[in-house]
Parts: sequence; structure tokens; C-alpha cells
Amino acid sequence: MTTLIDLAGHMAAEPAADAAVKDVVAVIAQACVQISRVVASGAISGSLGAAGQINVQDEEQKKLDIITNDILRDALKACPAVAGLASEELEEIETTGREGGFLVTFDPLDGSSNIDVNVSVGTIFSILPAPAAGVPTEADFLLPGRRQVAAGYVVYGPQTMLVLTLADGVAGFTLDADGAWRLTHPDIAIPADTAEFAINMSNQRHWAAPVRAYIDGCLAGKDGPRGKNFNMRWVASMVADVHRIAMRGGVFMYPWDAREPDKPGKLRLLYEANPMSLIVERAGGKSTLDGVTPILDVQPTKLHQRVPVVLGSANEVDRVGAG
Ligand code: P6P
Repeated sequence: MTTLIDLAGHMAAEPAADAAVKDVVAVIAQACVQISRVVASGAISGSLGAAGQINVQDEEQKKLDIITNDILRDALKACPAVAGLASEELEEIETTGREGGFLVTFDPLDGSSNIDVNVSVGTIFSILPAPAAGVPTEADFLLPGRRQVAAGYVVYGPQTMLVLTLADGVAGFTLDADGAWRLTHPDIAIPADTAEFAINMSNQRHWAAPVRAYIDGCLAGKDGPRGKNFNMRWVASMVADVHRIAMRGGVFMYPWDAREPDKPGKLRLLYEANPMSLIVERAGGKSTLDGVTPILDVQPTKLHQRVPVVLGSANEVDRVGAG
């Protein structure tokens, strides 16, 4: 019998966080238990493969994208503290008919390209204040990331883990066999230095000069300007790459590249970059557009807005920004 406290016990001990926020987190956490089961069932449940339709991101939807989106959407629509939601998989926002409370943005299953080959994927969520009165509109979702009242992700990997920030600090929970989230990482902190970078190297010829210079410096190893060897990781699942950085440090980069010059980056601001940035900053790391500009200060202009991302160990992010 474990002596580890569960999510409810941890949140009860967080006096600074609003009780209604905790209710929303509890609803999302429970929905992610259901998601972990359908993800784990894979081919047995017939949930792998393409859904045969394109989403608002102009990406081929997987069956699990839709299944997991519906699980979260249904759970949030039934939550009294939720006034509206926005999803990577939904073109428009959806309202619940309730006023006040909170807005939730989410990527129900990040890392879709990994689903059918059994590599870790994840759910990312962000909780924002809803307007005090009235039915929320899309404009009400366009708040800078510093306005988030909570954020988190679940990584469906060798362990299923929930990583959460409420009023302050970052805590990690491991899903137990009985369906409880057990507090296994009470105070996650990202080391300021690292020797590990995460970027999709196949895009190297398309990067801007500062990114190429930074990566070239890492690749030059101990005989180069950095005076040390670097390791590289790229899971192609932001949740998995960010979780590794939360556990042992590192720098993650999805920069602008010349393949589609009008696209500032691949990752979405409201339900990927902002929640991950709140977690990374609260864990002592940095999360920026370019090594300098904090993502949490960006004023969103569109619901599915994309941004470049450079996040992770603070001293390494600073070095990217130094050019
Ligand atoms: P690429 C997954 O589709 C995702 O949005 C992130 O989770 C991940 O970091 C990135 O795209 C991977 O992109 O171009 O390497 O496949």
C-alpha cells in the first residue's frame, strides 16, 4: 500500500490556488486517465491509424486525435467551473452556456506522428480566467500566457505522468494501477546548464543563421567553442521532449525555418507553447520565441496562432539568444 499522497491531497495542501481551478484540474486529470487507457489499448481497440479527415491545422487527423478530443471536450463541458474551451482539433471555440469560471485550451494528443509506432505522446492543457459575465468569445481566449491560472501536461510513456503547476512550483504525479495520480516528483526543477539539445536536424539547411551557429557550436563538441560534447534527442513529441528537460535539463528548439517563410513556427501558442512555458519558467527554466523574448509575454492575435520556441535550461536558452 503506497504512502504517496494523491492529486487531491496535493491540491488540498495548495492554499494559494482557487478551489474552482482545482476542480477543473481534477476533471482534466480524470479525463487523462481515460485517455491513457484508450492510448494503451492501441490496435486492440482499433483506435490506431488515420481518421480520414484533415483538421484546422491542415494536418491528417488520427482516430486517437478525435477520440481523445471528445473525451476532454465532454468532461470539460460537464464541469461547472468551465465557461468555454478551445482545442487543437476544433476550428472554433466551444462554450458551455455557463458564465464566469475558466476557459481551457488543450492539445488532446500531442505527437500524433508517434501514435501508430508506439512512441510517447501526450496531452497539454492551459487554464485561463473567463470573463466575469457573458458568454465567452474567441477574443476572451487571446490572453498572454502570464494570465494562465494553471497549466499541465500528461505524458503517456513507460509511466503515465501528470506534470502540473497551480499557483507556483511544478509537481509530477505518476498514474497508479488503481487510477490514482500519486505525487512522485513534488518539486521539479530544471538544471540551469545542459549538454543536450533537442531539434529536428533534418531542417538544418532551412534555419536562420543564429540557430545554425548555435547548433554548429554544439556539434563542434569539446574541440569547438563550447569546449564540451553535446548529446542530441528528438522524440518529435513536444510533451516527451519537454518532460525529459523537466527531469534532467536540456534545450528544446522548434525555430522559424525557410520551408514556409510566412509561418513563424510549427508549435501553437495557446495550447502548446503557453502551457509548456508556464511549467518551464516555474521550474526555473526559460521559454522564449528566440532565446530572448519570453513566450508568456506574447499577446495572442489568433486562436491557432503558431510561434517559434526555444525553451529549457536557463543558461543554454540565454546562449541561443546571445547569437
Ligand atoms: P516534426 C507533434 O506533431 C508536434 O506538434 C510537437 O509535439 C513536436 O515537437 C513537433 O510537432 C514535431 O515536429 O516537424 O519534427 O515532426
